[in-house]
Amino acid sequence: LTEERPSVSDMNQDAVASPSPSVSVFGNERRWADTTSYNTKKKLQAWFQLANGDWELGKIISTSGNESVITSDGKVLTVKSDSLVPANPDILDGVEDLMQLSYLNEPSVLYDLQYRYNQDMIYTKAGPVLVAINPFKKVPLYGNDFIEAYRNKATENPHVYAIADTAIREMIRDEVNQSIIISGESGAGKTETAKIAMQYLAALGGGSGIEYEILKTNPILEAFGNAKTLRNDNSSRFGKLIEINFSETGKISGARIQTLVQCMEGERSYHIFYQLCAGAPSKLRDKLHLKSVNDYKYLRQSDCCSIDGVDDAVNFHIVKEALDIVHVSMEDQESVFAMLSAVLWLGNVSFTVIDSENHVEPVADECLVTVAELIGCKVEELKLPLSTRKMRVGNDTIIQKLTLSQAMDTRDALAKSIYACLFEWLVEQINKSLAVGKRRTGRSISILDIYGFESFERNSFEQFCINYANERLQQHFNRHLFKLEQEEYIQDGIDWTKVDFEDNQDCLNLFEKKPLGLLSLLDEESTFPNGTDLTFANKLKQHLQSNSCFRGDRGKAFTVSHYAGEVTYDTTAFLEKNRDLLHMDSIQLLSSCSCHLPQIFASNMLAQSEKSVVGPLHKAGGADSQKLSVATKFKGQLFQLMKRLESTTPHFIRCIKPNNNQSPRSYNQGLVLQQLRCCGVLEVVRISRSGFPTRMTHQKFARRYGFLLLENTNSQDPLSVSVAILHQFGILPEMYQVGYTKLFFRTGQIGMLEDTRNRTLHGVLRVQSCFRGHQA
Ligand code: AD9
Ligand code: MG
Repeated sequence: LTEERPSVSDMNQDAVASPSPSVSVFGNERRWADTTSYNTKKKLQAWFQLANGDWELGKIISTSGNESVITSDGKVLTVKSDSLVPANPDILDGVEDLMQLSYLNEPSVLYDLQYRYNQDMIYTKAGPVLVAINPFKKVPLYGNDFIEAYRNKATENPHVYAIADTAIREMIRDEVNQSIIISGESGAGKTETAKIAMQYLAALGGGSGIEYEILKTNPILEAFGNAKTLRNDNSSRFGKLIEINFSETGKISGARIQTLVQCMEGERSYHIFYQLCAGAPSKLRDKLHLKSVNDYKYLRQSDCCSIDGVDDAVNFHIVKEALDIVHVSMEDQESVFAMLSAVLWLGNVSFTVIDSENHVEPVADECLVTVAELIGCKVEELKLPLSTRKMRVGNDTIIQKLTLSQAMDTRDALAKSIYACLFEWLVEQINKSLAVGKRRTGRSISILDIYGFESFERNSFEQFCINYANERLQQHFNRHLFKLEQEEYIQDGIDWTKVDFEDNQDCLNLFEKKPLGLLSLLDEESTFPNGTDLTFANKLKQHLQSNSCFRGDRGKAFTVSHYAGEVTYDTTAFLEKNRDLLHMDSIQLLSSCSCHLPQIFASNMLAQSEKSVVGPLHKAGGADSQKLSVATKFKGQLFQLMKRLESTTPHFIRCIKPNNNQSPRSYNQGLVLQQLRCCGVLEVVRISRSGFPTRMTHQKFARRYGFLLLENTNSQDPLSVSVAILHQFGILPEMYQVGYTKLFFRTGQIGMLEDTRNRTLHGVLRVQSCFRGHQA
């Protein structure tokens, strides 16, 4: 890999002395260092590492043998010379694109981000990727003035607005759908960033009023889909893709939301429950038999009924208003609240043991009666699935009584399913309301807000699912930035020193291969009545050892080599979490209810189970035919998301959490570094610097800019026209390459041409309207 460095003319020449990377960009060694031995004889600044792993800046005083004496912060220290990492000259402090750094190493990247963060410049470019550091406080970077500045290109500071602006422009210019892919750890700022992007799109594409409705989906989705966790007071418990549709004139014409289940539990339950209890007006309270938060077992469990600075009652009204705005009718809203109340009451249903085998029956008290009333069934009908289960044995159906723990699981599974179906249904209502008219132009910008890669001390089913999703997204990222790039260069005959990049296809195969992949084996084991976490773990070891990304560990654990590093998963509770515990009996109950929502929920669940994978229980059919497992459902939704992203030009935003305390002004180097590694930011900068990220076919280029030519070229051939344009505008030879079909540009080149084009066009329009004025 050769490095092309930008000329920083007024820079200290010592510092420009080119360091070349010692390791392949995607080699096993993922940290990269500048190795051309750093000339320690000169008094330069260098980074040295403290015992805690943090980097500190020092000045080299002298060097002898492998030891250097440096001063830092008034202290004099002796360090190993080869542990020093070169620092950039001061003139490069706080550059807005990491690509501009002369020395591109970890401490320099960390320092640049920190330097900017300390001055509330939370956005920094890393080549084509925007890095956003969560300020955990209000920063003066948003609102109409800023939107105008980005719209008019009055500023070039990196910003979410700039990304959204590019997306709109490219959508119009290239006639290709766009996507903004936001990822990062919990609490890193993904959801806020998504809202900021939507704000910009709404401002530029607004006019019809539908943009207002689209923005109002946020409070609804957050109320129903977010919960407080230890890491984020407003943590999204689902992933989402919101596709915003544009008309030919660049106006927003509609939107569509797609969600991704995220099977995570919070410390508090979903916000909407607390909002309903705190904010429902008395008439609704009476009708739904609502009590206060402390009266409900599901809400009491967490010991955390309120969130600092959050008023649940006020938020209830905000959500209600938003529901009005997205046209959810009053009746439907009431049905939604009734389902919420039913879920809460269901949690309070208790059981009495009726025989010596610990079989139970639900207590027919206020709780049971209220649930029955809210979902629209008789108390006796509700009692049945909560205490018995129909089983198919051969051609006969037998009725099995449930034990206490089985009954409680059944109750909780019913409550969870009602809630999950309610969320799905609500999203669908919103989608209907925001649906574009029949005339679809096919132009859209999608914003993806999805959980980032996770690696903890102990990793379970949740991390397994989310890391799998991130592996898929990473492939998308790789493909876009590296693979497509490289292939396209080669295809177009461009001189491109091959980049040896790592494909994560092996890891994806490990997850997806049928029948011997992690997901298939998990589903198979989940359907075996005698399957346990241990039998599952053993099966993995038996079948997957040949995949280089897999390693079976002691006991119930296994390790996967993800793109972002190794993660060891503990299979404890994998099977249980993967099984959909809702039984047919419960679905049948819902379908026989007189209220319309339970009926809809039941038919949706039945439709899903018909599509379900074939497993041993499915063959048995009948009363307990198999439903989709959690992992399979997750995979299905993920594939739908990927399918939508596949045909778009992606723009990536990586959100970074600077500390674990949600506090402003605290920057933990180690924490930031680990996130930068996980999301591939470090590698991306290097690749981009050496590449030609902007490209356009000869035809398109000639068509778009040909009219700017001052002299007529004799030829109409697009290539000749293109070359003439390049010459006229004095674009330097090292800034572009001419391929067989396309022109390839380094970053920033097309911008200048676009500006000229826009100025010229506006000039022409002004002249024309003047002319018309005269005629009138
Ligand atoms: V999770 O994976 O859903 O748990 P997110 O979505 O990454 O997480 P979120 O956007 O909810 O994080 O941000 C967490 C908190 O950080 C917000 O509630 C804000 O208090 C804070 N935040 C994030 N971004 C900004 C910002 N640009 N300006 C100010 C911010 N505060
Ligand atoms: Mg979120």
